Amino acid sequence: MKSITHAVMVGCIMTLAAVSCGGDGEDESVAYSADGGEGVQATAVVIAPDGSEIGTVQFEQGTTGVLLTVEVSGLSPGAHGIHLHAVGACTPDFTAAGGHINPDEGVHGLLNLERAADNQDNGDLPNLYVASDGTARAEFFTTLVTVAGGSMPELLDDDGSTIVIHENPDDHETQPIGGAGDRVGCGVIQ
Ligand SMILES: [Cu+2]
Repeated sequence: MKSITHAVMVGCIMTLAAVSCGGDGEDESVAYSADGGEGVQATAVVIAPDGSEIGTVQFEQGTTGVLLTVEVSGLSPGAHGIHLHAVGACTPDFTAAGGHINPDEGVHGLLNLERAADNQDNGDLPNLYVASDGTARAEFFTTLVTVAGGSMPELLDDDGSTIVIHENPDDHETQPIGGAGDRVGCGVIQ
């Protein structure tokens, strides 16, 4: 019984951070708002460092976050870090994409113990797993950005944004990019 009570409390605290706790829909301070942008879509054509197209990422705004649908090929098999970067450019090389979308300098790493609801790196995503034939299809859902407007940093802001795929996995802990290494894929979100 004790553990059940504890579980309920934890759930309540987590809900507080995300939307409010036990609110009636009127008085809550909503952390995530799409602000009318629900259904708004964007697309990124992903290119390799040599400029060749290797896939696409679709973005669709929901009421509580953004769904990403990834379809890529030509990558090395295994886990790859994949992040949302702050500048909408992949040329002259992928450094043009800048660092992560992280305006408040939140903690990188989904499993970093320093991380809290109010200090998160907005560019973070789980890893992308590439099959032995070099292809990957995946969906991700993030509550840390919006496509446009709303309460979180916008993908389609003035200087745009990019999706960047790294050579190595993100360890979800190390600053600033989880040790994910070189950038092997880049797509301007538009
Ligand atoms: Cu990155």
